[in-house]
Amino acid sequence: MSEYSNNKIIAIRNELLTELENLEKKTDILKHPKLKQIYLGITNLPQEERKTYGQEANKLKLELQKLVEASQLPDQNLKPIDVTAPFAPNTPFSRRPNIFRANQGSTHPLTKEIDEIVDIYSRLGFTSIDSREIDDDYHMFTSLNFPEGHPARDDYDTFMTTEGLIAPAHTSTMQNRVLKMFRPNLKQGEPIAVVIPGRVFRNEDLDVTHEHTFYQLEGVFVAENINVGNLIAVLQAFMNEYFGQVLKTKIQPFYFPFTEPSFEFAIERPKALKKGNAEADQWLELLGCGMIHPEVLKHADIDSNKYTGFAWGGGIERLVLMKNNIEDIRHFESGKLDFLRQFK
Ligand code: FA5
Repeated sequence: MSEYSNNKIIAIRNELLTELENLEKKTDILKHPKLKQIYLGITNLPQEERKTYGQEANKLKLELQKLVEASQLPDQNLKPIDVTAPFAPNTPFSRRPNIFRANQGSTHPLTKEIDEIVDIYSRLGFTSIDSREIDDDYHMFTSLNFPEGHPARDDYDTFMTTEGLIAPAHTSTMQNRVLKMFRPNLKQGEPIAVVIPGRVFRNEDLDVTHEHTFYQLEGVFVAENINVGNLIAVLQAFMNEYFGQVLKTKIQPFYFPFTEPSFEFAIERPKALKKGNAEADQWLELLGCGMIHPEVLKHADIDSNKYTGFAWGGGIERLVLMKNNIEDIRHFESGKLDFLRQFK
């Protein structure tokens, strides 16, 4: 090769080019012992030949580098993929291929249900805000009056990133945010009335009624002179509308650090879900609720001597299970089309 004058370099170059062709990982050629051998050879040469030899050795290395780089480039012969496939964007609907038929898809049953639930609450005067899927210790615990190290924190065992961010275990993490966001309402004589649907996460033992990832709907209402009677009235109005019949309700004392007093709210089993005659079979426990703890109002700079309020939080899957007589909560996230098609 006229480019190279040194016979040793010419010989090794030919060998390396052949090897390069056969190598699967082309970059290996740059670490080839024969290339090293060329550089070592410089020490055996008389002084006057070293400069040209060194230049030619460098030139060969550069040539190999360029060949390796070229081999990494996309193959120019491959046909480009048409990202507008399967049809050009301006093709009229009537001439588009019939591959994504709209009538084959449907809204997920949980999305449908959330829309319906939020719609009922909006008719009751509530605004809706989406919850977050990643949160922090302040909103998960401190703003909700969980003392540091309190065992109640263990009831909400969830997932945490290495930076300390938390996958919320309940939608109550949003209480502080909505209280602050809508605090100006109170000055104008308007209540804070917000519902917050969202996905929550728990480290759970899974069974037919327990998922690790599920949806909740939180409700927050604050104004002057609000009491437990108002809480029950709102929940009862919702249940009657949702189940399409007038249902008896029952509350029993419970404990949540962020409400005082706290309750578990149950409804009489709707007709379609009647079980045996025992007292326990008459009721469906649906959600947790209570009067918002003064500490929670304080964290949002709301004067708890002037304003009071209530909050509640319930699982959405559990409602849908009951309404539709579904036997296992895990169907929702299973992606099973047979299951989903029943809700079309
Ligand atoms: C709470 O999560 C409280 N944040 C509720 C609350 C809000 C109380 C505001 C007071 C004021 P609890 O852990 O009980 O409470 O969960 C509430 C509801 O979520 C349950 O009644 C149930 O409907 C649903 N739920 C809880 N765990 C699961 C689970 N693993 N899978 C499916 N649904 C669940």
